[in-house]
Amino acid sequence: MRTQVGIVGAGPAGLLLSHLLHLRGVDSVVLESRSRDYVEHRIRAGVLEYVVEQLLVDAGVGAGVQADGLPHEGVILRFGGQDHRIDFQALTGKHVMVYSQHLLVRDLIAARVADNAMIQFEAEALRVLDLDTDRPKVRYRQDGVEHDLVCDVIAGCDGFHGICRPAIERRLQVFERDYPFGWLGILADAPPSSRELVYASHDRGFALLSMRSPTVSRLYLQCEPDERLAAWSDDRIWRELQARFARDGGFTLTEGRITQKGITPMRSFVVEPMQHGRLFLAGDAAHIVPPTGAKGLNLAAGDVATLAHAIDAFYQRNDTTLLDGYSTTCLDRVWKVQRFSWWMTSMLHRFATHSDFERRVQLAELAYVTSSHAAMTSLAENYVGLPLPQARAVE
Ligand code: RFL
Ligand code: PHB
Repeated sequence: MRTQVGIVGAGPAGLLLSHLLHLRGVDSVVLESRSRDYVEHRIRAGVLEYVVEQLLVDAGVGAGVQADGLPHEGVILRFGGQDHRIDFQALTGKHVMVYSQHLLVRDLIAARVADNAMIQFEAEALRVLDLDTDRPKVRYRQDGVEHDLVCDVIAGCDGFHGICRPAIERRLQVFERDYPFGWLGILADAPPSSRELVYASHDRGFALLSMRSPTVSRLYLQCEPDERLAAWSDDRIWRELQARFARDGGFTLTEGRITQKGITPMRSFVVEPMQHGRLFLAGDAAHIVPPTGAKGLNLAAGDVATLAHAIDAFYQRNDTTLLDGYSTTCLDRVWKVQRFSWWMTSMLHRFATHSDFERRVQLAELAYVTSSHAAMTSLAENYVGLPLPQARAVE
């Protein structure tokens, strides 16, 4: 099979890239190892930055987000038994959208299918080949048979556990940090107990109250990195959440049937550069952030906006300058977002190695961040999303 851009992975990065290329008249084929049903039900992220919402709307795929997303104009930081609100709208004039990643994936697949796109589900990429030529290939297996997809450009949008980054990893520099904790996340049939997200820093550990709809809560609690899910009965989860969300004067955390449970490790990870030859990495294939800043999906969207623009210049003007500068352009924003995610994680979690002194410093930082206009503005402008890069040429 032959196409212009071979895209490995039908997560948000691969699907949005395919759509953005289509708008520019560029053909692509998406190869996805899982089934359509699987990717449309995979529960993950929930917060879209303002800039990403605008990107989706401008690209004609924002109808679902605008109809069913919940606009949030602030978040609550809870510590020392008190709530402190960061007012995004007042500080930046912007909001974020709470909208499930799997619904966005569903919207993007529907748009691609309506345009007769080639999305091959249950097609597992095995290897990427000939990256140093102008005819790179993806070898993949579908129904037990191996095929080659011959392209001009390959986009590695196959997530952290895909095959694209490992194919070039010996040429890349890896920057990483593991955190000494994980998150245990649940979905529950319970109306959200707060109108806005609550990030709680408690002596027993961090907890996050989020939501998916007016009837479904999404809650997380900090746990051991190697925690066994079996050790957490529904009852234990609710007791722990109740303890960590306690507030002076009382707080009612509404409980309900738990419909999904999972444990997420916490990691920061970046490779440099995000490209080699005709292979370009985007999204989780190139970088991972701890979820405390709600940034992973948003970073993936920023990467593919930059890549679509660069590929467009390549076809329109036979100009590879933007493609050559792809990694440099992306990494500027990637590192700023890494910093923000690391900072939120460091400020809000309990570290077993911390002394009482370090805990006091953490609480002082929270007190500062929630009282200084400058510090609140800094948190808010990062949370609603730094500007997407102007896809610029390498300097
Ligand atoms: P994905 O979504 O992992 O998609 C990669 C796709 O590639 C497929 N694949 C292959 N296909 C063919 N051949 C192969 N060999 C393949 N290997 C893999 C996979 O099946 C998959 O379909 O990566 P992408 O597109 O880069 O998107 C990244 C986001 O999914 C991720 O960053 C976010 O979910 C992270 N994240 C959050 N991000 C936010 O922006 N806001 C949030 O609120 C937020 N919360 C979260 C999160 C991630 C979480 N977990 C579970 C990791 C909360 C959690 C709990
Ligand atoms: C979520 O709703 O899944 C969510 C919200 C905020 C985060 C992380 C995850 O920081």
